[in-house]
Amino acid sequence: MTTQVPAPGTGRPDFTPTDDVFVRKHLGVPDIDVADWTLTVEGLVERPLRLDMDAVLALGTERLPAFHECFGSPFAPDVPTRAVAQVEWAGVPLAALLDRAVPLAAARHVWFEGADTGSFQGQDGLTYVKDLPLSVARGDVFLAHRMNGEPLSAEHGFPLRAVVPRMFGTNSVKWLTRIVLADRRAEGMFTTRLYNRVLPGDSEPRPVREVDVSSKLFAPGDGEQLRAGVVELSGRAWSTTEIVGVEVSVDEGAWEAAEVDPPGSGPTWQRFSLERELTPGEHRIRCRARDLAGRVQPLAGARNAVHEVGVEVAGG
Ligand SMILES: Nc1nc2c(c(=O)[nH]1)N[C@H]1C(S)=C(S)[C@@H](COP(=O)(O)O)O[C@H]1N2
Ligand SMILES: [Mo]
Repeated sequence: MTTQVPAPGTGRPDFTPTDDVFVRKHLGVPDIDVADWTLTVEGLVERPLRLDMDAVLALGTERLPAFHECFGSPFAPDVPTRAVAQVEWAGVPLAALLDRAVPLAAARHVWFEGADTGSFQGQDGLTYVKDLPLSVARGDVFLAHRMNGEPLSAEHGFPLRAVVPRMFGTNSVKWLTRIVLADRRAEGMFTTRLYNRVLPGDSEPRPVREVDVSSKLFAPGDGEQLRAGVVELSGRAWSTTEIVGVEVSVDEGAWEAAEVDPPGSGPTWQRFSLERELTPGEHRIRCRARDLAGRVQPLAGARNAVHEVGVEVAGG
């Protein structure tokens, strides 16, 4: 994967070019004319709102650099997909809208609804809805209308989407048109039926929300051909909290500590790198991250299992 300037080590976040950011859609991409688009805030609020794009822009524009990760298939919750990017969002915190709408005391959950409709898993007439506890939504949810300095593209959620930092992408509802304050969870295909999983040590499934601790080798890439000598092995690591260590192992050898950039001030990934001599032949390179909460990537059998690439080093 290529990344944009600034170069690593400057302490500023690097961003994935928009064309390289993965796209996920369960019901298709709706065709939205921004002149007809509105966002409503309704349900258990003192003052229901209906905003057009000018009204959203009038709330001011903030920037949010953040990593963005897809959970993967809800039918294969243990299979790694490694779809991850980092972008600079621009928009407004949800709290600015909630301050105007004023949630009633009975409001406990926030539902986010997209304009995409269709069928999924043989069920017709679905809309893409996700929900979060009000306290979480108020603190974390950001409403973005720009990605990497440009208006959102149709496939990334034009004209407005939710972004939930440090949570899996499935929570970041695109083509946002309706926000509902409620006293209960939103029952549905993408909330209570799919996107739930049983975490290690738990007996009950819970909604797919906070990301796992994870890391990915960016260079060298899988299958790359290299010359023998000292090679820089580098990638990115991310979690719900700070990454405190990344280790790299070559060919089942000892885990060696990589250098890890300090965390940024927001929900950004951290770069890691290790210089290592590689001899001619085929090699397997693996990385695993550890976070401040003590979580470590498992070796296998989980969606955040250690990442491995294979390289071929030319004979000398
Ligand atoms: N309205 C709507 N929002 C959605 C989805 C969707 O299908 N419809 N897919 C979700 C999933 S699973 C992910 S990973 C992210 C992907 O965002 P991106 O396509 O902009 O990368 O959008 C989320 N938001
Ligand atoms: Mo996803």
